[in-house]
Amino acid sequence: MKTIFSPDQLLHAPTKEISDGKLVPANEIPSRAEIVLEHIKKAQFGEVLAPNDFSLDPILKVHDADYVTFLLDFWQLWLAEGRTEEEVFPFVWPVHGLRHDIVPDQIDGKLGFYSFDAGTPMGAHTWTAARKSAETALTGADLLLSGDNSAFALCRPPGHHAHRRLYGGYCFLNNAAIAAQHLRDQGVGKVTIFDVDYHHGNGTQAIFYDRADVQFLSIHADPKVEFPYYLGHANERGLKEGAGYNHNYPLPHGTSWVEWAEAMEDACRSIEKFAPDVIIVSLGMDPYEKDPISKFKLKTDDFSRIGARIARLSKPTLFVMEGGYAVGDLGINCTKALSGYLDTV
Ligand code: OKS
Ligand code: ZN
Repeated sequence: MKTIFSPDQLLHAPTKEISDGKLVPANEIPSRAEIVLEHIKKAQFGEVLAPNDFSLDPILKVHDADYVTFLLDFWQLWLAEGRTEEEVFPFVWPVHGLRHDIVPDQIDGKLGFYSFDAGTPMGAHTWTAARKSAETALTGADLLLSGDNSAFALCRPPGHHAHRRLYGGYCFLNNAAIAAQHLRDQGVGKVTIFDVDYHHGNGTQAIFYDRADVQFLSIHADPKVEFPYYLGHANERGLKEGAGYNHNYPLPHGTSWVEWAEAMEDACRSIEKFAPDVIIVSLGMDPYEKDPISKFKLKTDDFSRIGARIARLSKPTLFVMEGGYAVGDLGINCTKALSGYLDTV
């Protein structure tokens, strides 16, 4: 299994974030990717490749042009406003009864318009890193197209919270969704995105909610008590053409392997029934018992079990990294998931 990674993905390097009403040290930091890369190299799963260059087209198939322009231009607009802060947060949003149909000219208005939380810092190099992260996933998709049976896209920043036109939850471009759409555009018939991150993949769900060609399944903490709070309930099953192709498994805080695995069995039955041509795994290591921002109880060996179960689905599989913040154990948990897959496939 080849791994794709670019050091440009380290350029997005926030030091603080707003969470639970406080300014706290940032969780989604460059060392996450560095530790995973180190363990991947040690495990010798295969070559580590730099991502290929892509035009903006595959990103624009998933994200609206005005949103991409905002991400691209944001640092210039910030400086033009005379701001000197290196980490930027929104603070006002067009919620409920407010208007969504006019994009503000001013940068603080734009920041709120294109985001859904205050916990996702942006800086001078956020766009560069996010674009490389998306290209890492796209290169992984291309490896499957050229015949590899699996690949690991070491994406950072992560992607699954990003909607077509919204950033949040440390995510700017939806790497897994961009890879899935690319596969479809290159002639792959049906794609499943299976999201095992602790948090609901609200962006991915929203992007494919009315489509029958991309199935989405997510096992995550119940949004009644966990971020992202406003999506991820069990009764969200898809709309129109997409009705029946969206599956959420919200689980309570404290969930450990037995209950998690039960949800996974149900998810795997739905995947088998859908019979995808390719599976994309949104691989978050944050269901881990020692994750600092999560409240599930998965152990290191449980990640091997996840990988092994996915291998038994017997489909070409692209692993796309999402969350996971217990940095000391992140590399081992990630390689366990991938070796669990490789030892079973
Ligand atoms: C924590 C609020 C921020 C949670 C962001 C979740 C990022 C993530 N009190 N998504 O998968 O890991
Ligand atoms: Zn997460």
